Amino acid sequence: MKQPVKILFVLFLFLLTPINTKASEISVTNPWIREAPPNTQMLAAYMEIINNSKHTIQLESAASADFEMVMIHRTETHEGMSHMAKQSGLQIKSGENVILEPGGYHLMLMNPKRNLQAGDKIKLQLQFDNREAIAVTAVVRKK
Ligand SMILES: [Cu+2]
Repeated sequence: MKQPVKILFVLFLFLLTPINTKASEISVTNPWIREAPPNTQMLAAYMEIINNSKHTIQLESAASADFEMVMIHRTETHEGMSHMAKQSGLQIKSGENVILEPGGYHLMLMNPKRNLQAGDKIKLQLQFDNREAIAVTAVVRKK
């Protein structure tokens, strides 16, 4: 099948799927946020996401009521200089996992609506392309 046809076909299958009543096919372990000095405008959230489904899934976006915006980022190093690149999504193959960790993938939490301290618990919503939305509670800690 040509790629556009294939994409349409996959979309069609999603539309046919009633509502995902199965137990979650995605699990998230150890979500945490690195504590930052007061008034820091960008914090990072880390976790491990496991895809227990038979399909490749993609984390499409994330949100939190405690931040104005959440983006998917990856820290990349080129010729000794590291910078953060915005990701349009984060793919996880069937049976595999992806680890968001310092120096790699992370959720960039922009413009906190309040100061966060170690021990605070922050709710994050993760939206996947199989229409599953997962709520996780990330703990703020130093490392
Ligand atoms: Cu970032």
